[in-house]
Amino acid sequence: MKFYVKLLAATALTMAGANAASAEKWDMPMAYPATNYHSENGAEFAKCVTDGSGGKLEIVTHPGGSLFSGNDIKRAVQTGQAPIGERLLSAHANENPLFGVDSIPFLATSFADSDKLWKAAKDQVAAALDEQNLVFVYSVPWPPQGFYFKKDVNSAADMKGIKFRAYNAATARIAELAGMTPVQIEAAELSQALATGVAEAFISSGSTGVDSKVWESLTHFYDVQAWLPRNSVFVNKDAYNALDDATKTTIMECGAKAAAAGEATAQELSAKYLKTLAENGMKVQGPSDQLKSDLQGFGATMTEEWLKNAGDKGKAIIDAYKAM
Ligand code: PCA
Repeated sequence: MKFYVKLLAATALTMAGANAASAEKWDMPMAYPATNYHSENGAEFAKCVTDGSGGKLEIVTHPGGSLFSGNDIKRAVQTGQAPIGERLLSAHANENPLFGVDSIPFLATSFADSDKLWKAAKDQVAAALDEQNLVFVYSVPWPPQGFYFKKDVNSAADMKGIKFRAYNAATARIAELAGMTPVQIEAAELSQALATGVAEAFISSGSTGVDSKVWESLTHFYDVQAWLPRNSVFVNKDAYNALDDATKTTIMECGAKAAAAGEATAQELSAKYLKTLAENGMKVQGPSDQLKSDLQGFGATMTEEWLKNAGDKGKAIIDAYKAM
């Protein structure tokens, strides 16, 4: 009798061991703070995959650039140092202009238009990622982008000489066009850059302004609604191909849920962020007519430049978007 009990116990242990060995754990680097809605949404996505695969694939998120800094996440996933990650793709438009389709000034300035543009662009962006050994899973927009300054700015002329924090090629180009000096800085370092004067202004959403407690250094927010950039989640292609079909499906289904939930949250929070900026003493306002028309001019230049860079594929996206 005793012998059988022991044997059963040993068998149970072996089986538990086998399960543990076949379960896989994926670390998922993310660049933005744990409390940001992108990161919270990513944690929900991770849980969805972990639960949905019955624990066969556990995804663990690492927000705040704690595992890889924002700028290193994409390369880390391409090379398999991380199996999955989230990144602001437009920061890599130098690799492929299609990654910058969401940062063309004044092309898509509302959540509804951002959705349309993404519908028009998604397959081509996914194909561009595929060429880089990446499998696209989902993307979620940031709220519309506006300017943060520490003085009244009523025209492009008022921007001259300012040290401007950039997060991608488009934001650096706006700085150049306005006669500012661009400095590339990740959101994780933004508060410190503003506090030390490395940067004196930037363009971003209310979300990042609130995350960075921007009112500690700056005073004005101009709600110009220039574009809605996206964070995208992608998987290393080899890691993806090594999964069984059921787990692949779970990832894609959880990704579809995350895309919808993340966007709904972004919309819901968008106005609240601006309210929080105002409650903390910032002057939140629309642009003057002069500033608006100066920015529209930069937008026209940058649209032309993007179309030239992105060629036929880019034109096809814009045409499809405009036809929607
Ligand atoms: N926040 C990110 C990108 C766009 C946004 O709203 C940032 O400033 O880094």
